[in-house]
Amino acid sequence: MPRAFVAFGGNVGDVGATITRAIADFCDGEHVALLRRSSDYRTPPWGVTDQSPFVNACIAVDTRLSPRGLLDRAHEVERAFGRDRQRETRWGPRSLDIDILAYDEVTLDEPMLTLPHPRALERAFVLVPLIEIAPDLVLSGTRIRDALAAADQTGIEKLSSHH
Ligand code: A4P
Ligand code: MG
Repeated sequence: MPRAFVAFGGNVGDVGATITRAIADFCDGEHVALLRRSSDYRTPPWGVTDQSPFVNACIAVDTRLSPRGLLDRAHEVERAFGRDRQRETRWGPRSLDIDILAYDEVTLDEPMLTLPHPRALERAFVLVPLIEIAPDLVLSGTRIRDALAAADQTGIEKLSSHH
């Protein structure tokens, strides 16, 4: 079965609880099976820095869905947890954001779905939880541990362990 890595984040409401419930919804055990879940991390806001800190986490899954099917499922779960894309600004506050980081060795370059996620390697808030569950992962030809060594990890704090 194809293997995918998926990132969860948010900074509105009780994000830790939202992420836990969203992961349970996303991974129904039939179309999407949870393999590993990182700890939650509190992370300084990236992009638009004048907003509350985020909570971020990553999971590894096996899935029977296509890449596009997995993205549709991510959007459904975002909606179920109160995300309203019409009322948001880019990189601004949101209750739940789900990004598909990678899907097997698939590369796609469409506005709707770019794989691997084009900004994952620059973002410590993605790399820190991802390293915890996939230390040897290579994205777009770069080992994520090398990417993390070059990224700014200032202020990232582990919140809880889910092992
Ligand atoms: N899209 C294309 N490729 C993908 C993919 N691989 N995974 C499309 C998910 N979506 C993908 O997404 C915009 C469009 O990207 C979607 O319609 C989808 O079809 P979005 O999530 O609405 O866009 P955005 O969130 O405003 O921008 P972007 O660049 O995706 O950034 P983020 O990372 O999602 O920004 N700081 C911290 N510390 N932690 C965070 O989690 N998140 C953001 C949100 C900003 N700052 C943050 C964090
Ligand atoms: Mg996003």
